[in-house]
Amino acid sequence: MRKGFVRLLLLAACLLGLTACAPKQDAAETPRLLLGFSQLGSESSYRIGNTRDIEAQAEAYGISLMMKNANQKQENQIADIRSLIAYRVDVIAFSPIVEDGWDTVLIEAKRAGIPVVLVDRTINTKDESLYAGLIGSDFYREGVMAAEYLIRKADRLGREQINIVEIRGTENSTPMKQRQQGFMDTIAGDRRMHLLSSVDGDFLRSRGAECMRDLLKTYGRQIDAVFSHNDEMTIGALPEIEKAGMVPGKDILLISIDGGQDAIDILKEGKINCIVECTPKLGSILMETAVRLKNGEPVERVIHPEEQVFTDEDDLSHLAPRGY
Ligand code: GYE
Repeated sequence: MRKGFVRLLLLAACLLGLTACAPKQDAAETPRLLLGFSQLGSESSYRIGNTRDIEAQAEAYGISLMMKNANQKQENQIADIRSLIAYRVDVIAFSPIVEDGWDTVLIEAKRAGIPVVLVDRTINTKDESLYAGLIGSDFYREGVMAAEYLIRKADRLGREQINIVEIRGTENSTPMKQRQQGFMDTIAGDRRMHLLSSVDGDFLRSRGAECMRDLLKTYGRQIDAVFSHNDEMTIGALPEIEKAGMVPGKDILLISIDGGQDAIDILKEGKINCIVECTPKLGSILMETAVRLKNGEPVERVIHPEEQVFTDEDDLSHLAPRGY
């Protein structure tokens, strides 16, 4: 009886010891994947939400993250990627601020045998082998959806002409080029749509305000609608419209992109008419992709997240907090 009890105790101790030891052994045998991420800056709630999401998902996946921030300068971003190569991270991911000028540094990454993933924006290159894949929104479709809303709104208001001003994102960046293209291609089929002017707002709130002030000075009450390439510039433009004695959302229709909480709240107040969602939550897809690349497995060339449109036609009272 006593012998049996002692044996049982020994067995239990053994099992406990095994389970306590097992994870430690695994952790020692499998080094954590080291992901280097070069973020382009902190210009918007999208960008800050994107950085946070990547940090949170790296943690959730048990991936070590080396995060760099280029503060809106391509030269900083190239230097950041070089330092990730020198550090010999397992995978490099980056959000290219503009499309051109990456070949040299990406050839260096390739020579070092480090796979590269593009996040959010794409690049212009003749050598498609310089990156494994792209995880980011379908910006062309976002532009199309913005224009489709405006066409629907013109129908509902019974307007014969809509004079539009466009405030564009960063010059030579993918979202700027594709949102503009999608929007222009779509309004081209509707004779009521008339573009008064298109200006560069660099995705910044301060520039959105400046652009709107200038546009109002030149065109005043002729402006019927603003197509702004992101929430930040829209939020900058809004008080300028009010200062000019007009009611945003009524006298001037506002169409924005991103769908951060602040902009959604303004949409609910009726001062923004339409926001096309552009989700910054790309972190979990990025982590899955990094793991696959580390294991030498193939990855999808392009992954677009699901996105929706929020408008003054919708009941948004039950919309979950946006998280960015
Ligand atoms: O819409 C804007 C940001 O690249 C999709 O960049 C991104 C854009 C986003 O700063 O707010």
